[in-house]
Amino acid sequence: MTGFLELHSAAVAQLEAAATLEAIEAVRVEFWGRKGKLALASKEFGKLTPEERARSGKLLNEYKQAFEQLYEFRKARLDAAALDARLESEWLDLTAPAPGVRPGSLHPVTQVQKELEDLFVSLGFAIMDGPEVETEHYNFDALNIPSHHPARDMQDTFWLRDGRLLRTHTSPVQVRALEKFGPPLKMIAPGRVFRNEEVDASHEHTFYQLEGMMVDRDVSVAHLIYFMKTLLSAVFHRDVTIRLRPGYFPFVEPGFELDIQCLICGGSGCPVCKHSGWVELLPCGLVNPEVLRYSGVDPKEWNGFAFGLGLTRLVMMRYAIDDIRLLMSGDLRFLNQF
Ligand code: FA5
Repeated sequence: MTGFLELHSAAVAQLEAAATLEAIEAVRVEFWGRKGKLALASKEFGKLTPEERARSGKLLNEYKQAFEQLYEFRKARLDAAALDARLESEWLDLTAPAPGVRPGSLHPVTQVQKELEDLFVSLGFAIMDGPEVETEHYNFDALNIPSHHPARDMQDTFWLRDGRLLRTHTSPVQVRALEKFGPPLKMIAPGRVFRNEEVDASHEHTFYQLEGMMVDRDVSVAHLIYFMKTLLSAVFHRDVTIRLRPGYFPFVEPGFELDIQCLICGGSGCPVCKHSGWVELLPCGLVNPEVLRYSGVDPKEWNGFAFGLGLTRLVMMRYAIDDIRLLMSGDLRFLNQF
């Protein structure tokens, strides 16, 4: 039967040229669909002799099989290409940060606090916590600052209506820790404190301190100085100029003020050090026996040292931050630098 070969050749050529799954399907329908050109050809077999019909039927079958094989091959190739294209366009890196969102980082105060916690834990100190809303008893009385005492004016206080207050320092945690655990005790208490005072380059109403205390037998000023030096060299990794002078705090006796030479101006004077060249950083002293007594500890048997590090000021010195207000500002241009 004539014409089969031409039709078959046309079907093969179109199948090879078709570039999409839809296109090869259209070729299949055109030639081998129910009403396709080659499918219809068999309808003419009636006019043939039985021998011719058998030969033509066989030939047509071979063309059909050849077409189907090629069709399956092309389909597999196009299926694979379509899958590749889809994988390429829908590829998603689930670990990539969302566009436009920067990963967060720890606040510089938190970073230094964590470093100091690690240091003191390695020296055998426990980390403790106390309430930010505190009673007058723990914030003042138990620290040997009764209500008539002028030392209360040293720390301007936010009082609450119920008679409690926002703690003005972390020292109340000393008393709470001693009451709870008793001596011997080595503890630090980092935390947020509040003072109702005017804000400037080195004073905030809300800032961080890190209290430290060691109570044992025969604790001396030498122990105190050893731990203060260890603390400062861990934070600054270099020698810094300090001075120790007498300081008055009702809860220590003797008391000291440890100042650091201002690292913003190098000691020549600036708003941070109030043009004095020195920054008050680490008041400390030997625990007043009265405080031990208030906490139920016998001062004849036990004594100790305590310090109240100005953590926020320490961070300013460490990173040469020339205005304390930046630390509370929440300004991402500032925070992104850490
Ligand atoms: C106290 O708060 C004592 N409780 C410290 C203490 C503890 C002494 C244990 C002895 C034994 P003072 O008021 O000086 O002390 O504050 C301690 C430190 O907090 C200061 O040296 C300073 O570094 C920091 N500081 C004080 N006021 C502010 C403020 N408004 N803003 C930022 N830092 C401050």
